[in-house]
Amino acid sequence: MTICNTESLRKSLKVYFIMGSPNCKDNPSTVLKEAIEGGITLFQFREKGTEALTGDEKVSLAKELQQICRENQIPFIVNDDIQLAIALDSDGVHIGQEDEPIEEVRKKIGNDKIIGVSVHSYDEAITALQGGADYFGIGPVFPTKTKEDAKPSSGTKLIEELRARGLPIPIVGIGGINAENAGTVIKAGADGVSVITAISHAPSVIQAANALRKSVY
Ligand code: TZP
Ligand code: MG
Repeated sequence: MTICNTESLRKSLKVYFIMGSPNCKDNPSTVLKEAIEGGITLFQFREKGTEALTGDEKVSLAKELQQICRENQIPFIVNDDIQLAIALDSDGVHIGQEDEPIEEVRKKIGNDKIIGVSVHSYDEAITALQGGADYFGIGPVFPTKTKEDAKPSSGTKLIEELRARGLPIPIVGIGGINAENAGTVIKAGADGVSVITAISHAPSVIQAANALRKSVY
């Protein structure tokens, strides 16, 4: 699946589910299938943390999850691991400020792939935009325990600022977002919400994804 324009990307970013095996209480494939049934619109494979799979096990899980996404026409994006994204011909990558410069990533992955970049200031957003970013990830909007090295939460300020200053590419909020607070993030100007825990740890993954979907449409 290739998303070829900003408007279709904007739609695909609405209910953006991120996970890897350390985030799942159940089998990751089951969690992903249920999240898709509940209405997620995009998936990011983020295999991180002390319990994360590595090497062949990581690749094999990525392939399994990508196949599920393909069967359901859900874009599949890889966090950080550009080599893996290329090897799997994934729909794109999501990188942070500590990762390779976006220009390098763009050269490696090609023009037809999605690159998402985490930004924490207007200046970082401009740099990412000039480097060819397709969307911004902004957060943590709310406190989160999921990312060990997360910066303090800073609400929706930066989302509002980037919108007010007319930056043209889509924005997703991330960090502590759930069905109750997602509306605030959209009202601030985000096109979508990225979540890990609100879906992956929910007693019913289907219902959680569905509630999140309803809160952003
Ligand atoms: N980047 C900023 S916060 C965060 C990431 C990857 C973690 C989001 O996880 P959760 O569980 O939805 O708060
Ligand atoms: Mg990163």
